[in-house]
Amino acid sequence: MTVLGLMGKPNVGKSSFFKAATLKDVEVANYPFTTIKPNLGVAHVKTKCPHEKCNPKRGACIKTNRFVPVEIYDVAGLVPGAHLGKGLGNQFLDDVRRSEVLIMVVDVSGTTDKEGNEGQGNAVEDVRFVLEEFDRWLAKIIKKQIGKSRHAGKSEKMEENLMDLVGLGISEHHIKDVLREITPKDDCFDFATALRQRAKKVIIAANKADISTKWLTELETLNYPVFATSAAYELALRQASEAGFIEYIPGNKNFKIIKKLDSNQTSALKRIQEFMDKFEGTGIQKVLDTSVFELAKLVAVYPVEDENKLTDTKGNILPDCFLMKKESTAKDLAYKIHTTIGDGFIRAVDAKTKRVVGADYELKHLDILRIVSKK
Ligand SMILES: Nc1nc2c(ncn2[C@@H]2O[C@H](COP(=O)(O)OP(=O)(O)O)[C@@H](O)[C@H]2O)c(=O)[nH]1
Ligand SMILES: [Mg+2]
Repeated sequence: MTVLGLMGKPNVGKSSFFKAATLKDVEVANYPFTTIKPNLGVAHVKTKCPHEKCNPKRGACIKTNRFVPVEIYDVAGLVPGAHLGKGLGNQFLDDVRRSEVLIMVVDVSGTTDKEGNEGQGNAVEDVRFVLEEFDRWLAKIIKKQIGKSRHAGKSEKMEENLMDLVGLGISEHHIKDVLREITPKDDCFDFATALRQRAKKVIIAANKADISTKWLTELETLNYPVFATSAAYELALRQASEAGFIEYIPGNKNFKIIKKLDSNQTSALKRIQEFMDKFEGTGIQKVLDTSVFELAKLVAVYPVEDENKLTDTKGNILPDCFLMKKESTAKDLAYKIHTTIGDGFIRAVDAKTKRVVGADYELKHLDILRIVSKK
């Protein structure tokens, strides 16, 4: 499953983002998941569902908005010098190593200093130093790997030893590409930066935008997607929805009050609605969806066994929605369903056009496909 990692200095709202995104409210809840680590949870990306009466096995569907599960890590806050063991240390980096996309949460209002205490902050500088900490940590690991080959006295062993980095979510071709361009220097820092830039996508959640958006324009000059967010507001909305006060579909620009509220609650919700009018929602769902569909480059695909009724053999309508890499083929989808289905692949049928497609057919976002297999 795709993994997202929330990164940032302390007190920017990572845990609020995590809590809001993973809150098991009544509607987005039926995902069988036992938390092994307290900071690992299930969030959902939002996509379109072609059927109003579908029966999702995982995630949920609310008024043709299909919510598909992805994993998300909340990581301990990073302070300058973390790679040296300062502050909360390396636990942070262990958690993000599996993450394909790094969601950089920053305080766009600039009301927290570098250590996360109340004070003056610079959100652009925060992005820079957090990534630098990441790269320094990675450089330390690279240096150790290269050191191994020096001991062995064989420089050709270097590439082989560096291949161990695949355990950090860095693929072999990234390592080979970077090796072709950069020879690791003593501190391996530039090499680490180049690797991280290839292996990890970064997106910025310009959080606490409800306080002020002081640094937003400057953040937008960096080369990353940026969204103004309020994790606090998203959390409030999901909790209010869970408590039955409002009807709210995550990612929407508005909500509906369905219970009598006191004046405090009413004015709090009014403030939230004003924010949502200005930023087209709280931003949290946009960050999740952009991470998965644009940065991790996944497509959502619905496999079915009956291309007319859009059901499985038991009559469930669109029970599965799989997130697949953009270049994946019909055969890859068959393998995702089951190894024997993949091995016995004969053809696939596009439920929208009823056209037969072959093993090499490249999956498109929101495809509905029936796989015909020998098994
Ligand atoms: N105004 C405002 N406060 C927020 C927002 N997100 C988090 N906070 C507050 O910022 C503080 C730190 O939040 P937390 O999620 O624990 O930050 P973390 O240390 O990065 O995990 C808490 O008091 C939160 O209530 C936000 O979007 N807006
Ligand atoms: Mg936290």
